[in-house]
Amino acid sequence: MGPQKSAEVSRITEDGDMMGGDVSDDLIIASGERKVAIVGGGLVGALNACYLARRGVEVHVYEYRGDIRQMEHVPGRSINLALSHRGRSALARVGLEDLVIQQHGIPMYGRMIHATDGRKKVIPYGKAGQCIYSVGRRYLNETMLSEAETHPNVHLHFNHKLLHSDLKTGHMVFESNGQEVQADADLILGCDGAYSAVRRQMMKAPRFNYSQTYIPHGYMELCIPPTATGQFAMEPNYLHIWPRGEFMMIALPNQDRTWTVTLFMPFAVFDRITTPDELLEFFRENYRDAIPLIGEEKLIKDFFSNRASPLVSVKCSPYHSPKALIMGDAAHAMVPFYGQGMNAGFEDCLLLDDLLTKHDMDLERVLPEYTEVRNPDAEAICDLAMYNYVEMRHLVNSRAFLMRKALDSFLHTFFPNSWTPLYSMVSFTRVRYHQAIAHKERQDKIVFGGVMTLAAALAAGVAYLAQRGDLWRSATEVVNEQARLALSRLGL
Ligand code: FAD
Ligand code: EGU
Repeated sequence: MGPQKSAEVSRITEDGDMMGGDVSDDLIIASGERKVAIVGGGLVGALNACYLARRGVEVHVYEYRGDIRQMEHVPGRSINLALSHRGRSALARVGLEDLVIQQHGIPMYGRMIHATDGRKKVIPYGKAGQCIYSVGRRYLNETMLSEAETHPNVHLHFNHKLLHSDLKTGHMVFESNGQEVQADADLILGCDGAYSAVRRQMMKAPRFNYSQTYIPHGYMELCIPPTATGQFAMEPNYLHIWPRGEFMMIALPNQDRTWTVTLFMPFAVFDRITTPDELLEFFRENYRDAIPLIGEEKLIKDFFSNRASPLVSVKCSPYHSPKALIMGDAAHAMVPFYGQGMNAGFEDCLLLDDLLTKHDMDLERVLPEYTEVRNPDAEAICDLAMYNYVEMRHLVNSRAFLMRKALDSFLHTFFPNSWTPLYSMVSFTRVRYHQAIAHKERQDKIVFGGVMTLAAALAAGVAYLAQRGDLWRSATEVVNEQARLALSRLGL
């Protein structure tokens, strides 16, 4: 490949669709002459910049927004996130884990379940000390951008919105402050989120698979301020959950002793709440204990000055083009009901790094293998998150939620070596997501066997005690119904 042109400013001369340009046959990034463009300086793009920086290649990050480190207020999505093992492992490889966790992470050792009557129950995540961390999105993003920027080979370009790209040649066109900016790269990493412009370009290639689903639920973030004495208004070291079937609320602690509360419910329900009275009525019925914590006035003000945001799940494949790769939400946006979107995106960076090492940066080998290895796992965690969304809705109240978790904990306590709950494999190990599903299916069959044995014994007992009469008929009906349900859950 010839010498690289640096980014230049020019006028648009073409119609935008840039597929089908010259295809370079030299895809090997040998040290000294290669350029990687990262589109999107969000969580995954910023971490990727830290990873690529260490390989000594020329890294250019193009981010649509301004530099968040210079902004007073950053608009957009969720204020804090649950960071677990996969995300931590990825931060560790670039030396950021301790900084993030010790300075800015708040450990959460379990869930604190809020019942409708205000009673609370804790279900620990694991053995003593095992925890996940609540981290601020903004802090995390800023830390990674600053770390990337300490490398002289990293260049950050804010206020650059990708308009067009040619994923065969590595040519890109950005809009920056009303100007067209052109750039070229040997590799384009599309880390531009759930509505990715790089993915939109990939979709024009033949045989690209794509599916997206918007769920009926939206989410809205509210805030619980500190108490009058400046303390956390709830026990800080837990993920607080208000499970209510169709509705759900989750709260994660912030550094400044506030809580970010995320209310999940169908858009139709959001739409039905149109007056302060309707809102308070709704909260009194479902989240009574949260009203004094948020404050009536603040609740009304925040709810009506906010609007609910949609939740989308995206699956696609392949993740690569000759000179591009999509990662993070761009490749696998998921509903947030497993707290894994960022963690999975960070793990993507680990995998790319492993493959770049394994194949000595030969992109012709790295890119296809990345798709091959990552796709089954990304689709698995998208499925798990969606399945959990469905399950949460069926756990109509906090008691059902507690029972479900209690069964898992019970089995884990008594068979610590053979029984690992699914959430535990997902959040506390790096077992591949698709293998975690396979493991769970094996466990379900075991429980199912146990339940059926019990049911059979029960049926026999009932039959013996009431050989004739209605009791026999109703008992068999119950057992049959349970068996049918269990079978349908297993998809048999
Ligand atoms: P993003 O963070 O969306 O970053 C994409 C970046 O690309 C942005 O900065 C954007 O400005 C930029 N961009 C977009 N288009 C262009 C363009 N054309 N040109 C240039 N730049 C562009 N995950 C967890 O692990 N734990 C959690 O607890 C958790 N909670 C969540 C709660 C909610 C309510 C939601 C919605 C998500 C949650 N997630 C969580 C998921 C997590 O937010 C995402 O998985 C994560 O942000 C993905 O990072 P990303 O870098 O791929 O995308
Ligand atoms: C949702 C929104 C509890 C942050 C799934 C658990 C989440 C998070 C759970 C959000 C739930 C749900 C798990 C973690 C985590 C639980 C998990 C969900 C963080 C199965 C900021 N989920 N989330 N499962 O087990 O594995 O505690 O917005 F309510 S962290 Cl929906 Cl571990």
